[in-house]
Amino acid sequence: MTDKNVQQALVLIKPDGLKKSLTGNILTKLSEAKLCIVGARVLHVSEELAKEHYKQLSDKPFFGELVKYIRGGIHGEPYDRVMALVYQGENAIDKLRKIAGSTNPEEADPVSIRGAYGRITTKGVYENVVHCSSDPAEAEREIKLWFTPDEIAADIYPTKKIVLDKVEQTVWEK
Ligand code: DAT
Ligand code: MG
Repeated sequence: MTDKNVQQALVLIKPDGLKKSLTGNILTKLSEAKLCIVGARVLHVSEELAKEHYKQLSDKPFFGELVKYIRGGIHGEPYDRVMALVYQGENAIDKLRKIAGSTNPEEADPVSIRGAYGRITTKGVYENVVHCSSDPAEAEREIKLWFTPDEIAADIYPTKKIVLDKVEQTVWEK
């Protein structure tokens, strides 16, 4: 019996995807991969998180604009946020990246998400609507940046319990 190559992948619906009201279309497109969503959250992206997420690209000339874009600095309020999702399933990364399309939206398959909905700005920013992890090691690194174990509805990576003392936490008032 051959083991199934079960993988996880982080998908981000970037601020342009939210502003263009594409969330539903994107989720429908991604559902063609027949994978399982095991995590989902909407959040503002801190500068620290953006830089860490894209750290392999920190020496690129477009790094500053890339960080600004993912933080919503181009699209503004109330779209200065992203929807982060974790997908799980057999060959998840290849399946999702195929549906997402090539990095450059002008070169992407026109029926892919990036091909259909992406654009390149006059400043040269690839507004390509979605992020998708590129390999299992990157997926693990990224998922651990964007999610805590409690936010994932599956056992995807080993965890441990720790006891915290005097940790400030925001809770509902009533
Ligand atoms: P991908 O997002 O397809 O994995 P990547 O990891 O190489 O591609 O780059 C991350 C993001 O950086 C990409 O989604 C858009 C941006 N980017 C990459 N190459 C670029 C370029 N030559 N000009 C402008 N933005 C670029
Ligand atoms: Mg990448």
